[in-house]
Amino acid sequence: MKIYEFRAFPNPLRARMAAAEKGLTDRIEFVQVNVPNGEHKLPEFLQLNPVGKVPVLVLDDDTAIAECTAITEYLDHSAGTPVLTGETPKQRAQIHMLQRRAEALVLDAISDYFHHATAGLGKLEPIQIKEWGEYQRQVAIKGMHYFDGVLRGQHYLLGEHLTMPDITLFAGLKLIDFMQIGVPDTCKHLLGWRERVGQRPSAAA
Ligand SMILES: N[C@@H](CCC(=O)N[C@@H](CS)C(=O)NCC(=O)O)C(=O)O
Repeated sequence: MKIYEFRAFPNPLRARMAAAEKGLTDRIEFVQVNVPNGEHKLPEFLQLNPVGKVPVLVLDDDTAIAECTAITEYLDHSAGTPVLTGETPKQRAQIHMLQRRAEALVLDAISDYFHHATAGLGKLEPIQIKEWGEYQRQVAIKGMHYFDGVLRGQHYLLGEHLTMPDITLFAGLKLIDFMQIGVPDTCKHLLGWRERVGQRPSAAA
């Protein structure tokens, strides 16, 4: 298997963490795509992912799988029991609910802030709507308070074990830090959770 990625960016981190949690890192060849230089918009890469984003998982039969949720599903079911994406109907539903919220309320929101309200990827940005970016920054801040509430009284978003949305939220907070926004001091549960996730070997991925 190969994963096309740009190592410093938050969505590739999600795929790396999922692979590490499943003990699959050594079975994957990581191929760097220089996103700031626009390599993800070149025809060769667009053949793998017409959306022009990293990461992309490429299987040994050349099947290309983009979108971190799909990549995580694949990796989770490739080795041992699926721990990141759940086993029972209820677990799977709850994981996907929080996964979508971790994207919409934090990671995608702060990405929109980056792309629209800051220089973002510079000349590579097709359109920039500053007000939309600023609005999404507020969404991300509200999202952090929402997840702080979810984490009250439990170690991870769905109880005592790390699942896919924990990885997504962790990647979102990385970008929030990079944008120098930071987690509000009042979000004590979220701060404690970030420390806990950060200590897992997969977070060093
Ligand atoms: N929904 C996608 C998001 C992927 C994404 O936005 N990746 C960023 C890097 S963190 C990217 O490739 N950005 C390039 C661009 O927007 O031009 C996923 O889950 O993989």
